[in-house]
Amino acid sequence: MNIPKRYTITSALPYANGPIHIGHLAGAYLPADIYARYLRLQNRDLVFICGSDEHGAPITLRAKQEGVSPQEIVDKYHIQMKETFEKFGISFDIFHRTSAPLHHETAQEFFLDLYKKGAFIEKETEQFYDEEFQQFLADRYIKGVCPKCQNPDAYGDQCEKCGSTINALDLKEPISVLSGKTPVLKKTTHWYLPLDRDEAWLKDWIFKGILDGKEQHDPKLWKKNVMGQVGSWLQDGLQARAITRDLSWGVDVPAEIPNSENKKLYVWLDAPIGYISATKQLALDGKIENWEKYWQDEETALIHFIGKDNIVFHTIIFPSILKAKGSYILPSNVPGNEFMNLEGDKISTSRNWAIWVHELVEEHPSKIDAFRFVLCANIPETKDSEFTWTDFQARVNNELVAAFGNFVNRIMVLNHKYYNGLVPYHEEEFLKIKEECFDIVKDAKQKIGSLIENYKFREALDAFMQVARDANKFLTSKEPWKTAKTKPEETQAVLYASLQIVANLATITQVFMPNAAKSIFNILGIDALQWEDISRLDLLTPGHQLKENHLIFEKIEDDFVQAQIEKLHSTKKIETSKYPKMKEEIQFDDFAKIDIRIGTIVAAKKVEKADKLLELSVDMGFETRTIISGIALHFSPEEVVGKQVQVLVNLAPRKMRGVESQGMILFAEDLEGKLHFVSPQSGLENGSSVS
Ligand code: B3M
Ligand code: ZN
Repeated sequence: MNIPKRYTITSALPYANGPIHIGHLAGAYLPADIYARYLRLQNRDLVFICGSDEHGAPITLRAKQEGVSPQEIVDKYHIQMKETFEKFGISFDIFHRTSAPLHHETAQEFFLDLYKKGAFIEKETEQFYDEEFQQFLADRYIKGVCPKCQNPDAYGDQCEKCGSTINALDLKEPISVLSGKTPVLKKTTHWYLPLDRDEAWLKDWIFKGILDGKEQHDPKLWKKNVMGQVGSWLQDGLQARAITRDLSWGVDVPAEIPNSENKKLYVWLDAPIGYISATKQLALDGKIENWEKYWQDEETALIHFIGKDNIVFHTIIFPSILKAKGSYILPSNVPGNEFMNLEGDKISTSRNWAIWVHELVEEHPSKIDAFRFVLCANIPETKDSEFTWTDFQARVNNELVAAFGNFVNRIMVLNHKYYNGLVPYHEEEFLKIKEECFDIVKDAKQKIGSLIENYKFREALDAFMQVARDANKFLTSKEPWKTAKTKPEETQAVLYASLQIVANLATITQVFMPNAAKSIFNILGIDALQWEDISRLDLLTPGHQLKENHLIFEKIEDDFVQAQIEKLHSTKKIETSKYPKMKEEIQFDDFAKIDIRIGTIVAAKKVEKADKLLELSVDMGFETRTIISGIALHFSPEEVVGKQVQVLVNLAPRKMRGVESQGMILFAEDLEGKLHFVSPQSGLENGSSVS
């Protein structure tokens, strides 16, 4: 396949209803940034596009929860995300937004054109409608019991507990999130994208790389996890998908289309078009000559960086739309990543189990590159990955600081010490070690480059670190600090060579850790170098004056790690839905009526013909009671004898299976439904009262 003439690189447009966390970064933004930086270092023509996705029910829901307008929500998060990405060094050429008029126009123009081309079908269906609020309910506005796992808090499109996709009409006991009432079914008309019509060409395109009879991409270069997902979608067969909604917030279905009142484009239809409107804005801003060549020229490679939950939209739905529109290119690759977990648990916004990037860039600005390093080492490229603070510390201290930072620092210190920071040189001695030194960097350019081009960012980072590790070995074997006086020429050559490696490391690391790269170029006193300069050993000329040295990376202390772990746990929100509902409020007088005493079970036997019941004799101190307890499935009679328990003693006696039960023993039931004794910690006199 030919090298593309230019690139359109996109990262998934994050919903503007909450902040960005490290999982987002590792999945869709950092890899794209590394890729874009790598291409820029070769002066390749590219645009790197992103923006906020400002439509969709999650945004209106959030607005409702906070009692503000959707516009206020998206304004807040758009700004926050834009600033956060900038501070983290994600080098978008533009961070646009889908609430921009330019985007609305672009999306509507797409819709109208497709409508006129007959690309849609119109269907009437029944959908949930909230009579009190007089509106149709988007999937996210309906809650109910998951038909698969019985989770009582499933949404109309998805159950977050078992992960299954749900058809809202299949939810049991549906209720409207708006009114809390049971919605009714009402007829409504929508436009659908008949994806079944696209199956044949989609298969050829995705699996064979053939589009309109021409070779468009090499399927071997598509990631396995992406192919796997698309494969199963295509195998299950595609169905028509509704691409409009009855909503008040979003892009209007164009007014020219009959029955379009109150209808909005489905957010997943307009959002990817956001990539195009952002590119248009770049052209309007004068940053590129025209937008068309980035979207309509076959020599452009379109690459979508996304997380795994967005794969179907970028490999099937958006391509179908682009194809139907005509004259647009389709993605050459969709490097989708899996998810990143955090400290052994899924990252979750609702449980506040996350590391928020806007906090991270404010609280630890000097550690941004350390985060870029560790996140890159953990990109969930083939399977879910895991971020832990102890791993962060270990990687930074044992790899970044020990191998890379340390090497740069040692070389700078020695050069300042022996040569006042002037680059030394000794030709004859240098020629003796040149091969050995060249071996360290000679493959770097090609190897790291091709790993990045194949979306293997973790391996690329490791190949970079290998250069640093080899450089350390070289230095340790040469020990210039020992030879400075005895063999000055050799020392000059070794430090000259080592400085060249430092310059190589700085050049490569521009893609991974741009701040560190900048710092190293600064202390070397040279301008930033290009990708083609990698693997050269003449990047610094003899006699060149180095600048003042300073440490590039800081070690991560135990205290820091401890504090971060504590913060995570202390800010975690408890999911209330898994706890039993609270009973209604009572007054003190109600409580005062209850008489609970300590007693000891002295005898126990099964109640005949009743699986669940045990008949217990309980010594209450002042008397012995017979109590029937429904615990036989949890405990055997032998297990309970001798246990001290709490007994509700003034409960009216009740006859069960012919035996009078004179009270009730208290048990705690855990969240898995298992019973536990609630016994005093140390023995108490029977008859003691509990209040
Ligand atoms: N906003 C979904 C997400 O954040 C969506 C991506 C749109 S990309 C065009 O996962
Ligand atoms: Zn479920």
